[in-house]
Amino acid sequence: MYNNKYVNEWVEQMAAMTQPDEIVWLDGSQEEKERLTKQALSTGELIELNQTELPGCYYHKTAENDVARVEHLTFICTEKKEDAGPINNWMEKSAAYAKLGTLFTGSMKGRTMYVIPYIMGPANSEFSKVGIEITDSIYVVLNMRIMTRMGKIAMDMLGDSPNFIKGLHSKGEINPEKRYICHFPEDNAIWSIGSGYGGNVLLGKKCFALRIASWLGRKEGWMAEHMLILGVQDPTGNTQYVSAAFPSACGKTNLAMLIPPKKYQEMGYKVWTVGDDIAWLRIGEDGRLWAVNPESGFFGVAPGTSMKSNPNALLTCKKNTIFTNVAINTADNTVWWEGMGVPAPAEAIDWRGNKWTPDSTEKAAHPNSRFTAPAGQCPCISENWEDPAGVPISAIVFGGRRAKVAPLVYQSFDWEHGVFIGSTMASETTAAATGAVGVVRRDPMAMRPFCGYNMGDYFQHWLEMGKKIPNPPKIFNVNWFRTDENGKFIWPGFGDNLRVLLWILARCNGQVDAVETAIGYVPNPEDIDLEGSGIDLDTLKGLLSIDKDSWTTEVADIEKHLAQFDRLPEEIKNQYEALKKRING
Ligand code: OXD
Ligand code: MN
Repeated sequence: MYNNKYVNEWVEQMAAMTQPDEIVWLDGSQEEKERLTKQALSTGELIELNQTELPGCYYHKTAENDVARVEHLTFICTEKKEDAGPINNWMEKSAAYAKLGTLFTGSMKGRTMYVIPYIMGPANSEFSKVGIEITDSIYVVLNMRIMTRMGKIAMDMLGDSPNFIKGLHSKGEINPEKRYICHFPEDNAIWSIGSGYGGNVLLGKKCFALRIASWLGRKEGWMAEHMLILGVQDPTGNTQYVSAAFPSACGKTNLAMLIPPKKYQEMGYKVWTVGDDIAWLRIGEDGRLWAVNPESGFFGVAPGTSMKSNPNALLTCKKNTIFTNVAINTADNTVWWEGMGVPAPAEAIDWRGNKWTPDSTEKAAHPNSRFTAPAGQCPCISENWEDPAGVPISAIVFGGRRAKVAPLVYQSFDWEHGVFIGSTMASETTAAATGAVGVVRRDPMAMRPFCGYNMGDYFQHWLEMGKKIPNPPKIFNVNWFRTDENGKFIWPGFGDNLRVLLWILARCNGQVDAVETAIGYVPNPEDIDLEGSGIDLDTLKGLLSIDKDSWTTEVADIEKHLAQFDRLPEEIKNQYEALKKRING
């Protein structure tokens, strides 16, 4: 037990409800990690992998019915429905406590309750906040050890303050009928029951660092965003930082860990990773917007990660990593997944625990199988990734997967127009996901599943922040995914995206002109360097073109999208009207 009376009282109350056999307070020590790992190995919760090839790496398999975030079971629980807004699932606060209270009652009987103090953000930074997660899962404890700064360090930061986020998790029965992920932003609380899958149970991540933090950010004058943060170092050694929001399956981790094309490497360009999923942003004393990555690890999707697509991610998870729902190569007890870029093993254990061979019709690794790896192990981690002051952001980039409409890159006219672009962000569904291909789904600022309050108020908060930042980042939109008439991607993507980032930074530095169009500023084609890209100038012109017919349809779709917001700010309505006029004349 620590000696913060607020923490102790709350843990006591939760223990009275969940009735664990014992309570273990975590300190974050190495000894504790070894003890819990041993215990998880003895129960099969973890499986030891080949310790020569993958030192410190372990494997975990979740239940078959529990392999992803469950948006339909995720609720914002406030007193009033309008505070959760039209996009979130809502439960009335006291009804939610009552409903989940029934499920939590006695849920830890025969189990151990672990109390995990943790910090989101670097220790003792103005950005950072403390959470306490109570859980009955060692897997959660060991993942939180990687994803957050946990243990005594967090209690030292908290001191005797009552300001911590109260997270309660129990695996319950791992029954989808009795699974709920509930957020109580008015009480700084999160209750999650019935799941053992990362996004639902590592409460520091989506639940706290996005849903609760977005609420706190609005209240306290800062922002919590679903954004990667990267630094581009030029040959003179100067580094500028960009944060970028993309919906899932648009390559956020790949962009965060980008490897410059050969020509740029030779010139001395480098890209550094600060974060791959979440950014907390505050106005600095110098009037710029500064960002930290609140996490200390990557919870990345394994399939598709190869030495070709993202060598930095693959190298990050060579040691001290927990793999979840990938396949195990029977011959050498290492891991494998589809798209790893190496031949499939002759025999494997698939994510369900069954024998698998290359003839099997089933996937060996679950498409949402994951690695949990310490960020500090990433070969391109920024030297400033744990700087308590954060890093100054020059550009904010929005993006999505659009086969036709959006050009490769464009810049907003100003902050307000940039907020409008973010509020209408969209991505097309792919063949990889269930449902129809090419259907446009609007995902404002990539926060649709993660905004902890009314989305109209969230747009308003973005607008207010813009008024308060004396030297705001410039806002851009990118689209790496335009396709040709055969459905093939035109832009090479991956490392070549640096060419676009350099145009973005040149705009921020006032070094290049642009063409003013109906949707924003588009590059003069000759300002994006194509040498070595395999793309010629005409193709680039095509990628930058704006098709009036597609944009007329787009404008109509945006109108429908905006109509669903009960608290849509006037500025967004006006931006919409202005766009409509510019497109339709
Ligand atoms: C996500 C994730 O689902 O980062 O966005 O896991
Ligand atoms: Mn994410």
